Amino acid sequence: MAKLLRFGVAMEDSLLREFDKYIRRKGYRNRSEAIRDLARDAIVREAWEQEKGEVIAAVALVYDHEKRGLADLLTDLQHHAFNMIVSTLHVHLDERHCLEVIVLRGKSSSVRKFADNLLAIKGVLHGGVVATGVPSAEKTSTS
Ligand code: NI
Repeated sequence: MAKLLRFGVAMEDSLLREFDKYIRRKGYRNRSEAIRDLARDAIVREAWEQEKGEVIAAVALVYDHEKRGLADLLTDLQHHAFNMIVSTLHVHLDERHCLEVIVLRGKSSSVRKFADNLLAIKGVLHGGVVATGVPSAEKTSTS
């Protein structure tokens, strides 16, 4: 397990009160764990925004498979990007609608561009991207 270092943080009391409410709503057991998660999230987000560096992302798309040409287009696009697609999950939501979750891994600029292209396709009813990664510090169970 990684060695934990302690440091002091000073902040205005009003900000600290809001932060304590936030960590209670989120279910954190203490401030340290909440601050560690915020740091990890900032590091992953920065990697996502940079041009270089590897990122991992899950793109979720809901679409109507009866819409002419749409399912074929999604398949074509994914074949063109086969080298950054780790896995695809397809769920038939009802008679017409499908959910596709596409896990991407690769250079941040390429992954971002591909995810944006998928979400912008006409006929995609709803979608979103979760960008993730492996920040250097592992999760710990102590405060
Ligand atoms: Ni389907």
